[in-house]
Amino acid sequence: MIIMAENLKLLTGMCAYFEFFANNNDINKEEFSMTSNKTVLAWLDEMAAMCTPEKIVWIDGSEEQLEALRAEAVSTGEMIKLNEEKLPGCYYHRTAENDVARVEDRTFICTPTKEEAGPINNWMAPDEMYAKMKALYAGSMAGRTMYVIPYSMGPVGSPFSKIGIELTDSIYVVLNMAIMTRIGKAVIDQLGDTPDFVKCLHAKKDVNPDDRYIVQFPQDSTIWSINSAYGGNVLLGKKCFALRIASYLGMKEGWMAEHMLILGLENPQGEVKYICAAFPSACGKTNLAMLIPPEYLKSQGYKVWTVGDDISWLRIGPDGRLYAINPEAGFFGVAPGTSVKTNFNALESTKKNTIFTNVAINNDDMTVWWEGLDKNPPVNATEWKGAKVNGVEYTAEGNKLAHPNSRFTAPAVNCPCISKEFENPAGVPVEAIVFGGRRAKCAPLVYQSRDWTHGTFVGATMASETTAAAAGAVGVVRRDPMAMKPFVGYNMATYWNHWLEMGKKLGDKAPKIFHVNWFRKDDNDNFMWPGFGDNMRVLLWILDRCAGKVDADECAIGYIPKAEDIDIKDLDMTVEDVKALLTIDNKVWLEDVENIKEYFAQFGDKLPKEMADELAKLEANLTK
Ligand code: OXD
Ligand code: MN
Repeated sequence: MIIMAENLKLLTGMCAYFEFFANNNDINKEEFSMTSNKTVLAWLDEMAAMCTPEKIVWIDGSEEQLEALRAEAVSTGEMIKLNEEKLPGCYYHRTAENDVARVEDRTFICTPTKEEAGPINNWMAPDEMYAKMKALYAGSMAGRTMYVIPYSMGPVGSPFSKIGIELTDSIYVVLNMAIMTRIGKAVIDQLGDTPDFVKCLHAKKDVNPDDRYIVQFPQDSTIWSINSAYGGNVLLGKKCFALRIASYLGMKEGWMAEHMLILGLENPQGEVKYICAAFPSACGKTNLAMLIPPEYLKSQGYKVWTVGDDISWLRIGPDGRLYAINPEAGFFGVAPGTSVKTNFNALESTKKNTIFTNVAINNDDMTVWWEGLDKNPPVNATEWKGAKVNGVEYTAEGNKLAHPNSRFTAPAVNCPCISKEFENPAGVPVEAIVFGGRRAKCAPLVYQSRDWTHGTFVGATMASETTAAAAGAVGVVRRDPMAMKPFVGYNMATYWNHWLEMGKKLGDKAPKIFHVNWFRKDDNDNFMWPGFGDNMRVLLWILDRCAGKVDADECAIGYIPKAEDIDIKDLDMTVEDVKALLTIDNKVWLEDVENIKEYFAQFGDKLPKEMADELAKLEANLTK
């Protein structure tokens, strides 16, 4: 069903719109808008007057409407239909070559003052940015359709959930938002007459990278994105709303929006305990969220349930504990490296109703392929930029068939291990928060912070070393506090302060905070820990600590496991190997302390005193 905007007066000048209306006398005007919410309609009119679309289409969330949009996208070449038998309901999309990833250097937090955005965010004064972007948006949708997508982050009506409305001229965005969020009539009905929604505007324009902007105005609950059609820049519910705007709202309203997976670990007695975990990119977050336990633990009845793979919204529940929901409804996962072996559950999730972006196509049967899926690149392939190639020869020459950041957008309900609490409007109680990074020598396999304040410091000083997979020098330490470096919607130092405030409110009901490192290397550059499903062994130690079932040794950086308490049954490892994984090299740590001092210095007097005190304590402990 196509529903037109009700308020015609501000759509003056949109001739085609009037033509459409004039020729459709039988259309009931009342049906044209899905809402009579005055704030929504006034904003929509203002945006339409600026972008001058030919048509405005409300997205009601019905399967009929989505199916019509898929057919339209296929007819224009925006999407390609994949093999209906092998990949039912699946489509392929290719972005412009210059538009394949999030653009941190063109992402802005436009707070009234620069200090509110802080030293690690790009900033411009709101007035200046609005003026600049209005000029770019002017007439940007001429001859095109503006889709109006009401969406809910979190189950519709949950006390955790928030509503956004995204205006976009891209069917690809509509169809992705339909997977990644809850959309349509139920959402706009839930909003009712309130002005409490995030205003999101996206125009694809001509995908000119020089005029590409992804801008958040936290004080106005507004997101403006232009000149991109790549996921993280245009699916505005995800990073822009669910992290940048939501982290700001959380600070104001007393809750938290975090770049964390949520998993439930079920023991043989059927009890499920929940863990939230934050890792920088390229540290295996989706794999951990969908972990398959080692065979012998599986046979005892241990299971892992996925609540979310990327984002957590956390609130203090009526019992004073911290509860988490996953505000998303799908997975926007990196395809390369995903295989039956590395992440069976993620792969299964992509078997139906999925959109693939920038992977390779196997032209023989219209299925998809990417590096790491298996060892058989299709002979008759179309690589991600659209050239027909012999995939075997092409990859043998060192070329990639799929873009390294190619993606699948898959409904969470497809996941074989999706938690039955996934739709629970009250969320799940969080036992432990886990931070992690990729550190060859510094961090041990696992350690526990002394308390919430120390845990906040552990998160604030999180870091990862660059790998050969990314351009630039290898082994450079990149600090990524709470994995939120690109996603915090205000001053990072104020964000740490908010963490400390939450800790005070939670008191002794606060989850315990841990740090893990799956990537420790020996002197021969070999990984010392098997990783993947075996990470479950570390999660079990973490939950035992939370339950007070296991001792630990206090050392300079926190609590370290006794080596014999890390389960290595069936692994080709000895207790001595575990001891090596748990060693702390004071010299390496003191170098890190110097790096943290430099990092903290940029926050000036905004740095919470507790963070400076924890750093001094760490240094003192290491030099004792
Ligand atoms: C993501 C990211 O795509 O963190 O989830 O970049
Ligand atoms: Mn992410």
